[in-house]
Amino acid sequence: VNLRTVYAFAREMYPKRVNKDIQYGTAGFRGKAEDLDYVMYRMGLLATLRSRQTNGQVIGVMITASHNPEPDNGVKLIDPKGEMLEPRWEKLATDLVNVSDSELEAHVTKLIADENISITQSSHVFVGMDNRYHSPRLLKAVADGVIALKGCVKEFGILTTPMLHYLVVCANTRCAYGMPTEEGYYKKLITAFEDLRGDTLDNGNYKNLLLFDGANGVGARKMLQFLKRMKNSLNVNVFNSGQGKINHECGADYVKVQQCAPSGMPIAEPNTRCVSVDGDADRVMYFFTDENGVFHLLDGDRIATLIAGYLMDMVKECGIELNLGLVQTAYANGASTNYIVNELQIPVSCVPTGVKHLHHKALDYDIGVYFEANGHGTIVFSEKAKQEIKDVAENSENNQHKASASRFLKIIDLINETVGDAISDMLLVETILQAKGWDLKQWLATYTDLPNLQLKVKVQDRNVITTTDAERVCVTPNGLQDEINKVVANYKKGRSFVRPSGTEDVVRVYAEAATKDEADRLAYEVGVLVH
Ligand code: 16G
Ligand code: ZN
Repeated sequence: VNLRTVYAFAREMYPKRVNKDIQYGTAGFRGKAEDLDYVMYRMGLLATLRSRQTNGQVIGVMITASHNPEPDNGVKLIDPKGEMLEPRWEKLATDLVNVSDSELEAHVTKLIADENISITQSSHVFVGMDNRYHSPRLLKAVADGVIALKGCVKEFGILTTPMLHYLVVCANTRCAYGMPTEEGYYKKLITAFEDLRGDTLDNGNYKNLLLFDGANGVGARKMLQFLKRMKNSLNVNVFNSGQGKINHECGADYVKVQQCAPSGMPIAEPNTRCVSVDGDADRVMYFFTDENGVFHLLDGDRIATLIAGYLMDMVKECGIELNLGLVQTAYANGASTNYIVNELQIPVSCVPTGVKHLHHKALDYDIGVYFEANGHGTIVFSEKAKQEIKDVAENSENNQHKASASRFLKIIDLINETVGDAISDMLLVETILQAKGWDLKQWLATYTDLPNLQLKVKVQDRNVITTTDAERVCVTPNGLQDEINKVVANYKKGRSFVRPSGTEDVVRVYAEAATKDEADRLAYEVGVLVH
């Protein structure tokens, strides 16, 4: 590799025009698309080096700004096991992006030496992008970065984020997880879904009709691809399929934050099942409007409880014992936590915000279910769990156990274990609702959410706030937590916490209480303390 050419090229084609330092945050780098060309080129360089360091395993680079507005874009790297980039490398990414053009050469040379990277090792990078109009230009910048260091780049074009995670894992496990192609992905999920679904599509209150809000993002396109390949096993009407602006008044984040239906969808019959995904289809929300015109949301906490309860029953029906646990963050509604612990009697752990924390903790269980309230989540199965279920399916003399275990194996196939996947999660929820014969009202009736409110507070330096105990307790500034405690003590079922955002320059305040009015007041009172 001629490093000189790499940097001459970088300076000419992808000069660093931005002086402000940026950070590889919980969701990678994000910003205005026009400021990101040099970031993408440098992430192409970094992904190549990371691949070399991991003995040539495939590294993923996803170009997306998820639920952000259309002018934004972003990039995140996927490690060989399909996980988020290792924290040490997040730091290397931040450093690499912030050096000036003239420092770039010396910086990369030092990185190669410090990390003991063999420059002759082969290297493989998979790149995917969402459907923003500036994504192709940014994808080319990533590819140029890979090629500059003589790595192999495979461009998949438009993908959902979870599809790219799937592809990376398939490639690195020699197809044990599935075929590393877009068709392989559809085939794995559709085969499992249609086997589970059987021929009787309606069951009890479960009706085979779903209105799908694609957020004008990749989720809509890919849902249409699913439908082309499915045998009418799910009747889905796709809206916000790409004519409008991505995430504009639609999508999972809009529905969750605004607590209302997205625009671009017709007024349906009351109680019709509706679903929203976000711009890169790694978050999902269910909702409906009842006969009185009241909007009801079934968010990530709800999906987690539905899935965890169902899987626990499945374990019992197989006649085996596996430890199943649920992972949440502090944003999980207190009522959901109560329901899981007291009614479902499933252990719950709470971790800091960000997929990597949830995913990591979920691996502690035989079956780990994790979801953020915002709709991002999945289920991970240990090898032991998979093996035991397989044993029952193949060898049990109890026919009922055997049949349940076969069904369980299909459920595992339907789940994208590599990361939260809106479409896979949705197909799983559809499977469970169909099996139970439930409509959304019945699902909603399992517990009642505590009213809550989230606020953003602008402060001079959000990093003066540090937290512990999964972000539920403030360590600094000194005395702030005591003040919060005093305020919270005045509210029935009151709970509140504050934390610096990892994606925006704000402090977030969360509050819940017995009534909406009290939750709002509590949030404002705590907000004032932060100010
Ligand atoms: C990122 C995280 C998401 C988290 C959100 C919180 C990943 C892939 N995404 O989008 O899990 O909920 O940040 O944002 O980890 P905040 O720090 O601004 O509240
Ligand atoms: Zn997303």
